[in-house]
Amino acid sequence: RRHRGLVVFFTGFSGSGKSTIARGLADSLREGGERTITLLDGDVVRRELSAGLGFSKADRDANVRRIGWVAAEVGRHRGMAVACPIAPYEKARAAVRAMAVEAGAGFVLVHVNTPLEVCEQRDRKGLYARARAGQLRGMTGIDDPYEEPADAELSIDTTTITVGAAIELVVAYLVENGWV
Ligand code: GGZ
Repeated sequence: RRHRGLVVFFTGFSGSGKSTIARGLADSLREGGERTITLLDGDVVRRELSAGLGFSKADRDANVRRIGWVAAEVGRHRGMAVACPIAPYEKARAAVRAMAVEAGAGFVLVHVNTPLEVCEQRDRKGLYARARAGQLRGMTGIDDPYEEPADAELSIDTTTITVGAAIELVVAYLVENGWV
């Protein structure tokens, strides 16, 4: 049985599959009987928690730290939080990890390391095409940085595996480490 809270934090490019995996993970854990899972979905966070923030480094860092703060509070009260921002900067991710640890919660960083070429081919929102055409400035991976994490508990490339298999990898990690 789990006694501590937990923050599962996905990071990766737009189109890497992190939101889909995060949503599926939350559903799967709920079905498995976990009672309180707080999903900090990217679109909702940007609308409700980070309204007014853009995509400068300062705004991304503020967004990621806000998500981290909420997630750590959930963890403090022994809940489980699942978040999935791009979180391109190492320092902000480290700050989130530190907040979770300070709150007495576990922290699992999942790097969804689907290569940029694959994310760009998917381009579900047309953002990469707009960035290549010079109509969108500061797109992560095109003309804005993504600092690869060196401290991820788990790395998942969705190029060759299904969303279902990716979710299973995360669940397996959580089971192996006694979180669920
Ligand atoms: C990256 C951008 C940008 C720029 C808009 N760079 O695929 P999406 O559309 O739904 O996910 C992306 C989302 C990224 O927001 P995050 O809050 O996850 O970013 S961060 O952690 O860096 O704060 C993308 C869309 O917003 N989007 N402009 N310039 N992604």
